[in-house]
Amino acid sequence: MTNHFGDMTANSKAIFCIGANSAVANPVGGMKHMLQAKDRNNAKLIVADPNFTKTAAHADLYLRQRSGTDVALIYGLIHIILKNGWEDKEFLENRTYGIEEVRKEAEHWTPELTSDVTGVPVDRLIEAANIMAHTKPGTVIWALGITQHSVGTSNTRILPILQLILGNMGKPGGGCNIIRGHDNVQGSTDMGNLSDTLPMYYGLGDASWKYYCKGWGVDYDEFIKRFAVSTKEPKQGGAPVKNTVFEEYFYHDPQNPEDRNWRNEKGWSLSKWWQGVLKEEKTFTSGKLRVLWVQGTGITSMAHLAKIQEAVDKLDMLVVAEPFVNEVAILSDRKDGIYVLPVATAFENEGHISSTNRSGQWRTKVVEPLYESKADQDVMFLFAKKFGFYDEYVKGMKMATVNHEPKQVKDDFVWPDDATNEIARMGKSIGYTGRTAEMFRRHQANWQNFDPDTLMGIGGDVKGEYYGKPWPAWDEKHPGTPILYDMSKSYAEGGCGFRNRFGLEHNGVSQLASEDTTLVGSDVKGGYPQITKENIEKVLGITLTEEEKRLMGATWSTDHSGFILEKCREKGVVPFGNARARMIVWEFLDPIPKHREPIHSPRWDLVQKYPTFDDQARNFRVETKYKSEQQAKDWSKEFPIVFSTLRLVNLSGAGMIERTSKYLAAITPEMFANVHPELALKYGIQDRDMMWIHSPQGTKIKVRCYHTQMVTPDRICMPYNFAGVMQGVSLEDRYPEGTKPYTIGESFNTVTNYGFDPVTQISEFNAGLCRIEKADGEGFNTFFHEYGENRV
Ligand SMILES: Nc1nc2c(c(=O)[nH]1)N[C@H]1C(S)=C(S)[C@@H](COP(=O)(O)OP(=O)(O)OC[C@H]3O[C@@H](n4cnc5c(=O)[nH]c(N)nc54)[C@H](O)[C@@H]3O)O[C@H]1N2
Ligand SMILES: Nc1nc2c(c(=O)[nH]1)N[C@H]1C(S)=C(S)[C@@H](COP(=O)(O)OP(=O)(O)OC[C@H]3O[C@@H](n4cnc5c(=O)[nH]c(N)nc54)[C@H](O)[C@@H]3O)O[C@H]1N2
Ligand SMILES: [Mo]
Repeated sequence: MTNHFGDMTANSKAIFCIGANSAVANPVGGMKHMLQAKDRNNAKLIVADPNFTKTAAHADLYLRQRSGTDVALIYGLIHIILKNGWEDKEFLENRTYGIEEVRKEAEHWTPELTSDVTGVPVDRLIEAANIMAHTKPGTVIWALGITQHSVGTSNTRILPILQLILGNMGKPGGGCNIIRGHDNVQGSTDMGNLSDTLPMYYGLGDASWKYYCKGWGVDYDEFIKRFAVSTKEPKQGGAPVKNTVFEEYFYHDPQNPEDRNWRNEKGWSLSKWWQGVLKEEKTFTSGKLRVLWVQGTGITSMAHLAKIQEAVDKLDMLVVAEPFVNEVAILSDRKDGIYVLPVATAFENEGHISSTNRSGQWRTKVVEPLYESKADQDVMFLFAKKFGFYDEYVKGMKMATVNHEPKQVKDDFVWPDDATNEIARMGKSIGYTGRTAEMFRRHQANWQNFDPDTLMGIGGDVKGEYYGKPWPAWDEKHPGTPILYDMSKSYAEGGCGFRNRFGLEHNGVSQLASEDTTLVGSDVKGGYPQITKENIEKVLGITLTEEEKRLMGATWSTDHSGFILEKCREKGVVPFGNARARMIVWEFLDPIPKHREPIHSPRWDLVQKYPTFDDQARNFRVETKYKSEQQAKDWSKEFPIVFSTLRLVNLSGAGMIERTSKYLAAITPEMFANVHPELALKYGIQDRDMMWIHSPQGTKIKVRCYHTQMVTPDRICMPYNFAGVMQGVSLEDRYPEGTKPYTIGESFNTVTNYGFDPVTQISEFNAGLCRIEKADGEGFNTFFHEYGENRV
């Protein structure tokens, strides 16, 4: 999120909500603020969604695009905006790079063509473009309808491009407000719970590893041995590290092509780990994945559940460490090798989370962990002890910066304060630096002293700081950054330009902001590069002492000494630079976002015209199919119906938590699909009949059919929050005694079509094809069966 909910309420005059059903998924966060903006600012709400959702019901203008055509839709709007000269020319000139390439692509997307590809009528396209161009400031909101596609990354790029063209970036009431999902999803990605970054988005290169090792007080040369390949037998030469748990010896052998520097390689992504077990596609590890450790993610929420089921059968060991019996544990009927460790909930733990707007928030423990359960971190500490790296694991919490160098300052640590402070100390790349435990505790005690419209502290001892110091908060004196890229505020008030991350020039064009683009109060005029040890004297016009030179890290983000941040503060300069927002990402498959039909598309004619990417020989750790799957045949002949997923207000994620609550379970006692009556009746399926949904992979699910007009006759949509039934077979006998939830049902993810975004590996949950037929027999409604029709 570039801005925040309070800002939207106070300032947005237009809201373009695309691929988010906030009325259901974020009623208190997203939806409430959209409605308040309508009340307070008479904001115009445009909702674009293939399905007429509860959110769409609040729209002033509703656009119903076909799933997977968002890039085309937005180019259609950009076409109208540019053709009429409605773009913000000054903003484009001074602060962006690449508009000419975008203009070229947008020329193709006439209203008529856009309408044909997306299904949105021409007059609605024109009205939407008109509203966004003439009702400023306007914000754009999105969530999973945008990201869950083989073109998810292109989708998430075309929307900021629209906002740059409209000059809505870095403005109160503007920006891109991407609503994050779970509590602390933002914090989880910040912490690097991803297979392709280190915490705080540091890359996998050795400079990052060295930075972390230094900050953790760990010897780099010893540390990297953990990434060597393993053999059962000790080899001649080299310096093996013996792992006492598996009784294996670890080496790195540069001569062996299979033996890579794994520390520099992307790991397995959550969406395709099962290929590491099944090895049906070419994978880039010498061995097989043998153990799956699940802690805080419901595996049934991932696509290709039938494959996951096979993979679970073949693992050496599955560990599920969490408060509920995560339904991955009952996918397989194996009797051994599955361990369920009881983990405490968030209420039995303390620490900070990061919310969707980058603010942090402190959470206080409500009760001590119940029964024999342990807090997540205690499970990890025991794990580290068992594997022999506990001392290194916790050392970072005992360190502090002393005289501009990381040093161990104590023998023990205090949880969670020292963990929080370690994150603050190490998270320079995105400005976690000012986010200390002391700060979070103080903000928590001062909730009443913040203005919700601006997040500004207006009294108590939080005056002048924004609530939860939305990152970047460059140091302990910095107030945090409530609105990213806002040039109208000084450094000390949370202003900043665009980050200079991709070099100084491209194709001979400077990537720095124009000379006229100066941050308020900055001593350096116009655009400037990110600050490094090499350029700091020149850019800031200062002279470093020998001591400063000796201790300073190479760049602001790897400088343990803190000198770079200190000098920048003195000059009112943001350390990450003042650059142009680039619309061209030259290292991506599509430097400019391009419309590409979903892997499984209902429009064979458009598949030829707008094909997907070439197959990727190596994506993360596994080969990934694109064209070969898309063009194998006209899938729509056999699977003519488009499908997508959405959420239910009473269930979340994999759904286990809420389906174990009688009251929440009762609201939706069964898994179902929303089907237009016309479509259902074509197949003889009456309202509330059971039906089969078949996928191109040959999988199927049996669900209840709900007739509804929220969908058109060419598409169906359904929730994904069920598990416990696989391809028509109930797994209810597999739950350990006393753990079966009140409701079980088929998971949508058994039929989610093959397809992954090449950059993020997210599955194509929101565009795929299926075939439906009437099903015989009963459903899987264990709720009514046990509790009667009167429910609760
Ligand atoms: N078809 C389809 N699939 C989807 C999506 C979709 O839209 N359509 N959405 C995707 C998205 S965006 C997401 S985020 C995922 C969500 O899916 P999941 O990540 O599977 O979501 P949850 O069910 O919340 O899973 C969290 C698990 O963590 C456990 N848990 C709760 N608190 C704690 C704790 O304090 N510690 C530990 N160790 N465990 C805890 C819960 O019991 C639960 O089993 O699903 C994805 N899958
Ligand atoms: N009650 C409840 N609340 C939740 C969750 C939950 O499971 N239950 N999950 C949380 C999580 S983890 C997340 S990530 C958020 C998700 O929040 P949202 O993304 O708002 O939730 P979804 O219901 O998945 O909505 C996705 C929307 O995208 C639409 N869509 C489908 N295909 C396309 C397409 O091709 N293009 C576009 N533009 N739209 C499309 C769907 O019709 C649907 O309305 O919700 C969070 N809040
Ligand atoms: Mo999510």
